[in-house]
Amino acid sequence: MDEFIARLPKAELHLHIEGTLEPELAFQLAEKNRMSLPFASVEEMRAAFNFSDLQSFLDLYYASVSVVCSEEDFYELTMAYLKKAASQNVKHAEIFFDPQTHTAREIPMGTIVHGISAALKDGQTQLGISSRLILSFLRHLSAESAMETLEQALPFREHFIGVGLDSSELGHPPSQFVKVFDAARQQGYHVVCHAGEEGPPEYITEALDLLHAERIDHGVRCMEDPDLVKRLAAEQIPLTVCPLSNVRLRVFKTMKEHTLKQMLDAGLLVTVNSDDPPYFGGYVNENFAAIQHAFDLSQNDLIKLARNSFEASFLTDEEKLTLI
Ligand code: ES4
Ligand code: ZN
Repeated sequence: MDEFIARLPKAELHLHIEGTLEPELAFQLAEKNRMSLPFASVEEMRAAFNFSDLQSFLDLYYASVSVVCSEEDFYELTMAYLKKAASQNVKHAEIFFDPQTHTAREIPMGTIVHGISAALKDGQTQLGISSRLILSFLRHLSAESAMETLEQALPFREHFIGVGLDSSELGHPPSQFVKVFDAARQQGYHVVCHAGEEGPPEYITEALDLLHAERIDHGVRCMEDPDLVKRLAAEQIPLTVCPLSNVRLRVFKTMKEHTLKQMLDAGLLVTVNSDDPPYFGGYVNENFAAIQHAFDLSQNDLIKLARNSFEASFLTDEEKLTLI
């Protein structure tokens, strides 16, 4: 089955580029930029990837990515992910970046966008992997900061296709960000939103009704609200589920307790993604393998999940045809 998973063409729709920083690259960049990491070694850093909840992960994620500084650093970070993804038969990736994590430490928007974008371009020409960028606002910061970030990004408008909302979910509902999402939609951007990971099902409803989200990132807590499940199934709203992330961040105690199989059986448009692969113990194939083992999924189930990933992408039908 692992061979079958490896050979399946897949799209990855829930991946934070900042969360792809492998400890080895973190130490290389720290040395190059004469900065320090809060760990003595790569091994010590990896050993710290043991989280109690979303916030305990985010604290480490923000601290680690502080060593990524120049346009070249962003290029290197992105290219490392693309090589790994291409090696796993990921044909297309829709990648989040969190500009506020970097603009807060005086890195210009252009440095971030140009570094990532140059790698995406080379990923297409050198590795044959298609990709798009999604600008994600940090929900623990204010709605004003999000609006300012959108304005800073507009000179680079052609480099990204959509906006999202990530970081600490509880206490930061989608309703706080209506204005900036309205502005982004007016600019023609796609809209996605992290909701229903640690937050309640109501946050998913807010993301749909108030932000007009076209996809929900995670969304696993929808299963607590049968009417919401019916709606998500009827409207075929894609849910970008990240199984290893959910277990590592203790949304579910074990993979066997994950609701992914029930979600599929309820007719939801589920996709499988890696979120922040080094932190959670695997890229997309490891996520597929984990759920295959936990639920004894058939080849047809796996094909359905891979098909869903292309269907849920923001590519046009014509673009999809060129990929597989
Ligand atoms: C994130 Cl809410 C969330 N989950 C996973 N990775 C993240 N990076 C920023 N926010
Ligand atoms: Zn995420």
